[in-house]
Amino acid sequence: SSPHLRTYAERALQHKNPAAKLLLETIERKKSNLAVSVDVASAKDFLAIIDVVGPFVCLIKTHIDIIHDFTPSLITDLQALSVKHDFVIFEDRKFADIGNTVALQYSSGVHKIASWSHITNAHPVPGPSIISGLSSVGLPLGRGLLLLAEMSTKGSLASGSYTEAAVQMAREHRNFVIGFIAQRRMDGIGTTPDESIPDEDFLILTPGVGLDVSGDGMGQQYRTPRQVVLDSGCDVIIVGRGIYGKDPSLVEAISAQAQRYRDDGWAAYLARIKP
Ligand code: 5FU
Repeated sequence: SSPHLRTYAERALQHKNPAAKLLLETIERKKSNLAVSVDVASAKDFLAIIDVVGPFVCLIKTHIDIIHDFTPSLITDLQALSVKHDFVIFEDRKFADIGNTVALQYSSGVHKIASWSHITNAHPVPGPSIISGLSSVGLPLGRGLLLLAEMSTKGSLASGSYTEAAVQMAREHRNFVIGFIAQRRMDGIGTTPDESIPDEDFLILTPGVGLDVSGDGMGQQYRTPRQVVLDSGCDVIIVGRGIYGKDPSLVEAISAQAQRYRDDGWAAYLARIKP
């Protein structure tokens, strides 16, 4: 059957990449397919939000280069929260350069992403060499990569044959590419029904999720957890401002929103796998 009709636990058994396995197991254990994207500029707010939403998420998504007062100890603190609350870490770096450059950006610099982020992502625009470059660093560390097959923004150029080519690239690197940033399932895309690939189970992580507004006035477009998980078959909902809003200090409001999205995402999943 299609991967999205199976349980996360069943799918965890099939995956060989350690990051994919960890994510699926974490989703099942915590009964949460919610990822929170913590896009705030201060280290203090960053850690405070993560500590509040931690119990309700399978994954925390970071843009580590947003933090204005970054120090290496922030990573130690993030890792401690990841153990305390049992979540996976995904640095949304969106690599997009030649293999040699992305390998250096991934392993080195101020942030040393490969040393702490279980999952990262890349634009397929440079071609397959971006995967070879990143996997030379990430594969020995047990990391996983998502390709950006689609984006949530209005007017995105990642569509049609570009999306198909991204899926083809992923098929050639199944040991390291664990899935996609996309708005719908990608299984079998670019193949004819008779050549469809039997055990294809890509993870689909989906940003552009919000319950209260339809956009942000800067091109972002939101759909509900139900639309994303039930109607489009995606595996993880990624929510940012819908959860921490405009004021990162409102702990109770943030906790309530995280629970609300967690509950909606899980209900949509249960409705999806129901025979
Ligand atoms: F690849 C993508 C995409 O297509 N849309 C996105 O919104 C990534 N994102 C990220 O998800 C974006 O960089 C933000 O970090 C996050 C969405 O945040 P929001 O506050 O829920 O809009």
